[in-house]
Amino acid sequence: MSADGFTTAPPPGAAADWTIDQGWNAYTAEEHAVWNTLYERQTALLPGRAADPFLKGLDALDLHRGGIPDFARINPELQRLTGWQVVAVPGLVPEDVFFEHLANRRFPAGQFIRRADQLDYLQEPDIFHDVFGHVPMLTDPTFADYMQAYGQGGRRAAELGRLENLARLYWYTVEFGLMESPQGLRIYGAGIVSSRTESMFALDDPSPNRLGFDLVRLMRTHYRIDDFQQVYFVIPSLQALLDATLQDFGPVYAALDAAEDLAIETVLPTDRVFTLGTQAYARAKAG
Ligand code: HBI
Ligand code: FE
Repeated sequence: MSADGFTTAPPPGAAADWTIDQGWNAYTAEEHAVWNTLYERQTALLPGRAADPFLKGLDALDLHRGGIPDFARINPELQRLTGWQVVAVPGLVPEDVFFEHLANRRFPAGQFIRRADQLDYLQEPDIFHDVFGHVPMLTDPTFADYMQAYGQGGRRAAELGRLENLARLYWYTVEFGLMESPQGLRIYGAGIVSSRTESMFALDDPSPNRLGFDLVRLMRTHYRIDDFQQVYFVIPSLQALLDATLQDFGPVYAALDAAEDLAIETVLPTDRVFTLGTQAYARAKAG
């Protein structure tokens, strides 16, 4: 146990809660240029694809101004809007540290940025994935409440041995979530909006299933971290997502005890199917 009661001691130079100084002045011109390349590519692509709250968040935090954002500059506005702030961390932090930050409206963002030769994929979330992908949605009050509720749920999930199920909830909403809009499906998941290829794939490609959000069903569903998603879950609204998370999870965990996990490619007869992916369609035709 570390001083703060976290299970894992932080790396050298980081505080007990794994935070470090962002060191904004130390970013090089090359690092700012990588951010600008990624930013310009994504903002050219996302209108008509990203959900309105995401696009509004880019404006609210004035992320158009160019260069890697200085947390000291964007935090006052973010805190005014929803009480959230971004804190710098060296990279992925242990689950209990992560939940503790979210439960206190602190989003831990990787301090480093990918190299110019890693534009299209990297293993660990960098500052572009975290700040461009996750932070704009935190300017939306409903989503901001959801992320805090998720963090608060994390501690209980850990006690109940349900971390994998909760990680699926994060994966299929915060990272790869789609939502309905009057103009059609829109993206709010950070893992999609921060990826050029997946921003196109998630809405346009015929191969993945796109299914209606159902909390227990989603928490039964495996996911893969190394490729495009084979299933996306669609929420009717951010309010519906928040409502699903504010309920008592006791019955949710009881339902998970009584049900088997589901393979990624599964389509249930009870699923609301927005699009049946080509693999599933071929299986259905084969009978
Ligand atoms: N740490 N910095 C950081 N960012 C994440 O998104 C993150 C993490 N640790 C754990 C984690 N995500 C996932 O396991 C979530 O499902 C909790
Ligand atoms: Fe992420």
